[in-house]
Amino acid sequence: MDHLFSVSRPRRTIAPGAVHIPGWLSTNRQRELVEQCREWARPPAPMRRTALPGGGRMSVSTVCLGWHWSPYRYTRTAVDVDDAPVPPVSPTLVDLGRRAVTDAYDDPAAGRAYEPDTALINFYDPAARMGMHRDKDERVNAPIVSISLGDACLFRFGNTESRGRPYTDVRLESGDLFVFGGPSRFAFHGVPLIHPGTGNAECGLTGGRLNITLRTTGLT
Ligand code: MD3
Ligand code: FE
Repeated sequence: MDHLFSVSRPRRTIAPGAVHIPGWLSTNRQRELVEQCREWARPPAPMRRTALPGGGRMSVSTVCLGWHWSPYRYTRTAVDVDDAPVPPVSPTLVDLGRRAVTDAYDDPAAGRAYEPDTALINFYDPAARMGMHRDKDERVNAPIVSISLGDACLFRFGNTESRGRPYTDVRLESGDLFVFGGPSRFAFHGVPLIHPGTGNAECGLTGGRLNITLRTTGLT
């Protein structure tokens, strides 16, 4: 039925450099990634709700590979958790990122040149949200690769000028790929809503949504 599915959810270029490919990952590959995310979430440097400078915490839980992100910088150890070194981005994830860029831009050379040095794994329980923001702590404008697993969400892709309109709302489902490069790399974006209970049960998540983003910080 995949061929019918893709009629209702075709691949789409949302803005220059922003490409959404529904159903990019097989259920088996999704399940393997969910299992790996469980491993990465464990101590040392465990997944946590990131503390914000104002005293609150994010509603989303995050674990990092390669470089560790905390507001608003990248470090080699989990400075706001237990100060443990963060594991490297696995070669499997780098390879996944290269295939993602190749497919999104139909450009094998761009895929080969892609060298993500960081992965952020975000977990959303059904009440978690991510407000509109820009990812601007990276020093280079290489594309960002995003993989969605589990519950579907409403993803809001905005503009580079402000948090407000115009924006495009996209439903991201388990197994979807989104690549943000070129002029879209520094656009505002957020996740205003999770759709509870809409996940692919076979991918091994009983509830909630996982998102893997691959980035290039440009740090050494
Ligand atoms: C578009 N995560 O971790 S995914 C984030 O679904 C983040 O967990 C969301 O925003 C999530 O910072 C959105 C992908 C994403 C990441 C970076 C982007 C989309 C982007 C940078 C520019 C434009
Ligand atoms: Fe972001």
